Amino acid sequence: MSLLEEIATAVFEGDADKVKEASERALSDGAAPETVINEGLITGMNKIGYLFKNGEVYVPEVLIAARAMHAGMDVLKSSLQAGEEIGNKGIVLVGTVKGDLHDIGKNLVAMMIEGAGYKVVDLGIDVAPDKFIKAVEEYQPLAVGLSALLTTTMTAMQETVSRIKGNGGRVRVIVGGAPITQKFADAIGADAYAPDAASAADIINQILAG
Ligand code: B12
Repeated sequence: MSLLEEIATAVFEGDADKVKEASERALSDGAAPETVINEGLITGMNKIGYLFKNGEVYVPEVLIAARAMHAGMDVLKSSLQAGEEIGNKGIVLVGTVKGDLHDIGKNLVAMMIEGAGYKVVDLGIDVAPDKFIKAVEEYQPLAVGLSALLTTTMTAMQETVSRIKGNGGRVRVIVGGAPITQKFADAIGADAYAPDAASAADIINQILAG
C-alpha cells in the first residue's frame, strides 16, 4: 500500500494518530501538501461519504473520520503556509451558511487561502446572514467565502449573498460546497465559484486582481 493509500485508509478507519504520523512521513518524503490532501485525506473522506450515503455507516463513524481528517490537516497547515507571508494580502472571511454544520471543506478552503497569503477570519458553521454582515462591517474583508453542503441550505447561501451584495460595499463573494455549481453561483449573484479548495485560492487571487 502506498503512503497516500495508507493515509486514505487511516482517515476512513478514523485513526487520527495514524493519519498524523503518515502525513508527517509523506511530507518528509517530499510529497506536496496538496497531494497529501487530495490523494490521501479527501480520498479517505470520500470513501466514508460513499458508505454514509448508502446507509452503511452512520453519523458517529463519519465524525470519527472527520476528526482523523482534521489531524492530518493540522500537520499540513504549516507547510502550506511556509511559502507566503501570512496575511499580507488582506482579509478573507469564510463561513458555513445558516443551518449547515459541515466544516471540513470550508476548513480546507481556509487553509488554502491562508497558504496563498491572505489572513482568514473563520466565522465557523451555521452562520446567519446577520453575522456575516456584522463581520463584513467589522473586518472590511476583500472577499467572503461561503460554504454549503446541503441542498436545503443553498437558500441560506442565496440569502447571504444577496444581503452582502445589497449592503453596498465592494466585497467580493465566492461560493462552494458539494451541491453548488457555477450555474447556481451565477444565479444568486456570487462573484465566483470554485469546485475545490486548491482552485478557491487561485480564483480568489484572480477576482481580486481583476
Ligand atoms: C462529513 C459529513 C457529515 C458530518 C460533518 C462533520 C463536519 N465537521 O463537517 C456530519 C456527520 C455532522 C454530517 C451531518 C449531516 N449530513 Co453530512 N455529510 C458528510 C460527508 C460524508 C462528507 C462531507 C465532507 O466533509 N467532504 C470532504 C470535503 C473535503 O469536501 P467538501 O465538503 O465537498 O468540500 C470541498 C468542495 O465542496 C469545496 N468547498 C467546500 N466549501 C467551500 C467554500 C468555498 C468558498 C469554496 C470556493 C469551495 C468550497 O472545496 C472543498 C475542498 O476541496 C458528505 C458526503 C459527501 N460526499 O459530500 C455528507 C452529506 C453532505 N451530508 C448529508 C446529510 C443529509 C447530512 C445530515 C442531514 C444527516 C442527518 N440525517 O443528520 C446532517 C446535516 C447536519 C447539518 N445541519 O449540517 C448529505 C447531503 C444531501 C443533500 N444533497 O443535501 C450528504 C451529501 C451525504 C449523502 N449523500 O447523503 N455530515
